[in-house]
Amino acid sequence: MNLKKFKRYPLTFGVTPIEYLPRLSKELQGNLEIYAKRDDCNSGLAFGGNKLRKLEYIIPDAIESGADTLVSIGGVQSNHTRMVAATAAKIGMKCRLVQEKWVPHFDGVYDRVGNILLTRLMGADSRLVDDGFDIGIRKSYEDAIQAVKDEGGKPYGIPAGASVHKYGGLGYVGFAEEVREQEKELGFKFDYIIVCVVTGSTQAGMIVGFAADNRANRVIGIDASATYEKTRLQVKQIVSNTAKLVELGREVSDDEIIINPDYAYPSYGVPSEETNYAIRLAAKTEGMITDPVYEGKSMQGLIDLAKKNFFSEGSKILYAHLGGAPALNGYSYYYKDG
Ligand code: 5PA
Repeated sequence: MNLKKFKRYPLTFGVTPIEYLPRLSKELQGNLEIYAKRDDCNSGLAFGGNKLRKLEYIIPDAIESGADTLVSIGGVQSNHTRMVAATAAKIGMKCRLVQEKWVPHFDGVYDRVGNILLTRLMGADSRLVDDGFDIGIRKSYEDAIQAVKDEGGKPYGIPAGASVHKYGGLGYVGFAEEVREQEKELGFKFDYIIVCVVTGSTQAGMIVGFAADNRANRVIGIDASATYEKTRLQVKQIVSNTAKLVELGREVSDDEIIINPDYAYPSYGVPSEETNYAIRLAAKTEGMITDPVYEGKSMQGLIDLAKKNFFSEGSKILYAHLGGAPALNGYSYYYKDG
């Protein structure tokens, strides 16, 4: 496997810490060891998160293209568009964003706080549109690219979640390589990796990365899209493309792609009672903040799978914390009493 041949523009602090979570482990049956890899603390750029690992491999291409404007898309409280806005500010480009109504959540300040507040603060031109949730390439996104051209700019398009981009999967191949190195220092290997999946390139990159030592099927994706079939198909395509790019040397088979659809209810962007229980538990036991859209759902999946004895006794589990906490501000009513 060869990741080194790709250019990487540093946007993160480097290797992210792996932290043992003893009080959370004790809450979950007491026979598992839960660790978190803190990609939520990976950068000084606007609170960081998973998109920066992906963007590190995309930005060299954007710079080489001669672009002057990064164009991207997400929901109103998108973490991804926050990260694109931060990156544009950092590298001195303009940023044009489409923010769609992906979430049936109604809160008076939803479009003024959290991610979108930070996005605007960093100078991005963020346009709200009425279209609903979809992880694919949208007309609104293509229109935004055209609009930048019409205005005389040079756009560089980054699709939703930086996923359906030729280099979108590389960042999380790097995550797997990093974990392998950290495992050497820790003196053990993780039995499972838990990761939230929506647009797919985070899990897809991990699958390719861990396929190198034949444990791709230990990466348990917890779907938060509530459009499981589409997400699974997108993961599969990104896996196949990324495996070729890094010269994995073999195809990744369908049964190496594990995605659990059970925790995405009631819908994308809306937490269930169980999601909120998970968010509160991680916060109260470890001071670790997860959000109602993504990480709260993967935490919910981890808790429920532990309860159902999905993991064998004594398993060491790595929870990939991908960021996302700023969105909490758009959901304040849920947590007014803690
Ligand atoms: C997101 C995505 P993937 O989209 O790569 O599957 O990652 C899921 C994910 N955790 C997990 C956090 C904190 C995330 O932000 N966010 C999107 C966004 O617009 O923010 C792409 C959907």
